[in-house]
Amino acid sequence: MAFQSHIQLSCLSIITFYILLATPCATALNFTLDKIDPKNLNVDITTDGDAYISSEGINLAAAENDTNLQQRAGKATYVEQLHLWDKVSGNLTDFTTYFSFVIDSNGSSSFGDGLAFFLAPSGSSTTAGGAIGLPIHPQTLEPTSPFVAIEFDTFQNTWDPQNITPATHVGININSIKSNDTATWTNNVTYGMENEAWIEYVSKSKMLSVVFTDSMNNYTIQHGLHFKVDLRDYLPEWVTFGFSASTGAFFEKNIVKSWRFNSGFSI
Ligand SMILES: [Ca+2]
Repeated sequence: MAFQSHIQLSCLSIITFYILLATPCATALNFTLDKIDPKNLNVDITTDGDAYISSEGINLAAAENDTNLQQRAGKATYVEQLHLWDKVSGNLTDFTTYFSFVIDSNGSSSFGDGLAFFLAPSGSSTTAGGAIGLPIHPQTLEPTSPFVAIEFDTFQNTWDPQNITPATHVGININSIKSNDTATWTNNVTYGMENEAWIEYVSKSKMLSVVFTDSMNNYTIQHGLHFKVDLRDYLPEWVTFGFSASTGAFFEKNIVKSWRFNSGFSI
């Protein structure tokens, strides 16, 4: 009887082993980077273009002591790619992310262009000016690779909302420099207000949402924006993810100070 149980147990182990082998690798990513500094470089975060990490955090484009402050762009992504969805099962991940950031023009009332949180295939390009460091062709303004982004846009281009005050706004962008939806954003760029953002993607509802800090009469308040999108329709199974930013004709520094991220597949 004991021998039979042993055989049954062994068979069960073998079956379990093959089920595990056959189950697509559904990888979750979870990390907390509460104060980003140079020790995070290439351990947690990879930089590209003009981005670098200082004791202030991730400086995504130009810094105030650079000799050239215009037409700069960079990006910083997590060292591992995100398993966004699985082709075999069709399963789509959920994710939440939080980051604190500063956009600061050092007292100038002219500034640009903004900062974005994005997901894109590995090797996506980084374009300066109104592209906010996203993979946009500088002449045609067409995407050079697929991407989904939440932009914190500080400069009003022709494709941006035209009749809002202030011109600074938050947008959800899907494969386009023109946002699918936007909300006004009262961010004190001139004096470098520190802001926070919470982004969530719910696979069941396909809802991508962002809540961000805003200022009103010197009080910090929160506003939000959401857009329904099936990310499987736009992005590959594995994507790089992180931040991009740029300057154009005007300077601002774009710094991400802290970053948390959690993802996982719902069963
Ligand atoms: Ca813009």
